[in-house]
Amino acid sequence: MAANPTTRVPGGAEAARHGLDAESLQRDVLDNLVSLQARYPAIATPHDWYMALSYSVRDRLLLRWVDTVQRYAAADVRVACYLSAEFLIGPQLGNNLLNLGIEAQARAAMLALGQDLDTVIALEEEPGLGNGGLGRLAACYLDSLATLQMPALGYGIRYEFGIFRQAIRDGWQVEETDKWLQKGNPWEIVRPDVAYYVNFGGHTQSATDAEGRFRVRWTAANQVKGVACDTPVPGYRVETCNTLRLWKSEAVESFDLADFNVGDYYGAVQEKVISETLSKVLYPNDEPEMGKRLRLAQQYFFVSCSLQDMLRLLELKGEPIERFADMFVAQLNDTHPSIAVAELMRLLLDERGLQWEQAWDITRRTLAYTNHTLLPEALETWGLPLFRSLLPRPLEIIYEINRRFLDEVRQRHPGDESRVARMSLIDESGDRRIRMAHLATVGSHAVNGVAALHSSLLRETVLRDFAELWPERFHNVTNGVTPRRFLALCNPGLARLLDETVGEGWIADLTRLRGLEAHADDAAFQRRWRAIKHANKEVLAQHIQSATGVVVDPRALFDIQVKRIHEYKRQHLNALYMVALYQRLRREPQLALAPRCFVFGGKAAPGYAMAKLIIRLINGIAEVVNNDPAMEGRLKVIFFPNFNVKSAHHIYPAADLSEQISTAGKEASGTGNMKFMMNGALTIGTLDGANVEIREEAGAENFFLFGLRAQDVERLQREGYRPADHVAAHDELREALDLIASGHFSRGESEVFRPLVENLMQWDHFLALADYADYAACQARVDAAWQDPAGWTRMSILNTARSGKFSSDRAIREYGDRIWSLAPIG
Ligand code: GLG
Repeated sequence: MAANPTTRVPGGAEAARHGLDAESLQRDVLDNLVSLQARYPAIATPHDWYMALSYSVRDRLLLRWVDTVQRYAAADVRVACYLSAEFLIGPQLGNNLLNLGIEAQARAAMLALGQDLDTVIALEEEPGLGNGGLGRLAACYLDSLATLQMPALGYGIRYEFGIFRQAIRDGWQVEETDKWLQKGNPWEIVRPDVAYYVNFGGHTQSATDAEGRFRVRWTAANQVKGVACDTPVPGYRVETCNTLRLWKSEAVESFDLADFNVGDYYGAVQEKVISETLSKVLYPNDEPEMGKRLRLAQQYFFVSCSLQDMLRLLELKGEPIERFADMFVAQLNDTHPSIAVAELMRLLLDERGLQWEQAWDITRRTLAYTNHTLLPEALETWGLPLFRSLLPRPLEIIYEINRRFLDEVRQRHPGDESRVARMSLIDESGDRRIRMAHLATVGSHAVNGVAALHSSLLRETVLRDFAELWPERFHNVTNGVTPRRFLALCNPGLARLLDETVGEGWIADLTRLRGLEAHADDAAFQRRWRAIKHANKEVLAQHIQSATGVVVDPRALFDIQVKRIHEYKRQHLNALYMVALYQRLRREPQLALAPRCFVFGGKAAPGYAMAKLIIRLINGIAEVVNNDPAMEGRLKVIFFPNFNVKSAHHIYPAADLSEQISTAGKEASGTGNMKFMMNGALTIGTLDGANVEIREEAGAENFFLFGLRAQDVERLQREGYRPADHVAAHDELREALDLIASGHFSRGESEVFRPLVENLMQWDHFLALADYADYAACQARVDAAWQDPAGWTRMSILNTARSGKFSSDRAIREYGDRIWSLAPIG
């Protein structure tokens, strides 16, 4: 019997509260072991237990989930749709237990079944559906949206292979495929009935319809079907459970039967092969790879499916198309989904028959765009021939948007054709290309940067003309990270002390950590603080040993730089300092320097040779330093392989010093910097991205600042930068470069690092050498501060205490207030 669509699941919210005790969990785990894994306890593998527990937890989420969906469907509320090509959600089990508040119950249930909860949790394969900060930000925002009980949906791509697994061989990065789905994914619900068709290629024809209206028909060369794969996103200790909806591509027909019947078997499967490759693999670059057809197809695929889904949801709500923008707002996470501007127009014009003006009004009111980078090489553009061959109809719409937009510019600035050329959606300067950031800006009601400095640079540089035209559309929303995963979950020792000191409320209101300030000088409190940090360092030391074989001493200063490997992030600046330190210690064994353990982690894009060489350099230094008896107890260098969300859980809580040393003006925000701060690490950093605000919050006296400012960098580069001058002026730096060039860190092969050394000496695009002297001087201040444990601990406590601003809850509230006009529904 078909259910009445208005009937709600009975007592959803209350029912959800049931079954949260250890006994019923234990019973369900056993049931699921048999009914879903077809195993009994005596022969169950640890992975079977992981699956059985995860299914039991998922069951407990489902009632909340269904209830939440019904509430949104019934209420006259706007829903925020977060469109992102990446969601780096990380392992789910531990986080879901935390958010449901049943970690202790699960532990007891598993113990009764003879299993250790932590071991089971550690088995989870992480969904690496993102490259770095941008994808992880999207995941933190989903957590906050659910916790703040805001109606929201995440939309993205269900990659079969996520970011590659990084192995290190002979010091080099080697990429291995990430088979995260191999053993199944208990969190996912596939919905074959929620599916849409997406057009590619072919041609368009215009005609007049029955009512005499001009309509365009797009006859596609092929179609791909997108199927919804949903993951529940529970808020922290609330009834709300939102949805992350990822699209998986499928062939429209499994076989072209006509071809098959005439004997063309391979021709028949070809279409299937092409459409299935669409969601096969994540592009492992944190900046766009030029001209990759499949990448553009991925973007259009997920954007089209998502917008079609929103239109269907509008219909389900019984609302007319005119109300689309009142019911939905779509945030574009960088330009990857910016084709939404053209696609929403297409759906409204061609499929719904709206007039241009009305469609444009709806599109603009619906969309908002977040920019994440100013680096020119990272700004996405697409060549016209490729775009036309794949997306002929969206291209026509982009032309028309551009024509109307440039008319507006000409009216405002008559005769200013250079402005028109600068602002055009099409870059005509070389081979013609579509500027996706311009498309996103023109088609959105709001544009924001991700930290105060970045947002002002965005207004002054990349989008200057647009900010002049529409100043009211430009905003800043400084990034944030979720304190659930990045403090409560990953640092349970510290979390207990925080609960005891400021009350449990800090997890949902991070500003309460201010209450720690009163204890910053309390000797007994400081001892507990240090003991927790020490225990976290012991845990990391064990992981380091099992991953690299190197034994490190938890009493050393843990100096950590984890993030993607990139020249602008300047891991090589850190490496130069390590080499200098090594030489100093070799020369003067009596030097009273604090023992240090440098830890690096991060992946290099597979095609980025210089970044891969930097990894090789760090490993080369590690090999020499860690095998030199004279360095014992003084210096250790670790490259932690395959840095990901899972290993991050052990790394942030164990850090004493956080390296945030990008060239000023280049890192839009950074979010690792915030995770370190929450966990009580002190920052050594430049005035770049969110570092500026971290320093403001922590207090200048609790932050190790060095380096050129953004305006100095700009001036130096404009006036002509000569890296060799800096080398000539600094003996230690010259000797470090010479030692690297000599082959000392490459088993005597002096050729290996030549490209790196030459690049630095000749170009040094990111001013590592210009900042070296100040960096080294700042590291000396770090050393001195470390020698005073009480002073250091005080600074550490104050950093955690003042990290409240960097909660993603604050960021999401700002998006809700300023950009989405969206409030929580309880
Ligand atoms: C970008 C930027 C980071 C930023 C992140 C999230 O490079 O600075 O913190 O987005 O806004 N590609 C990225 O990771």
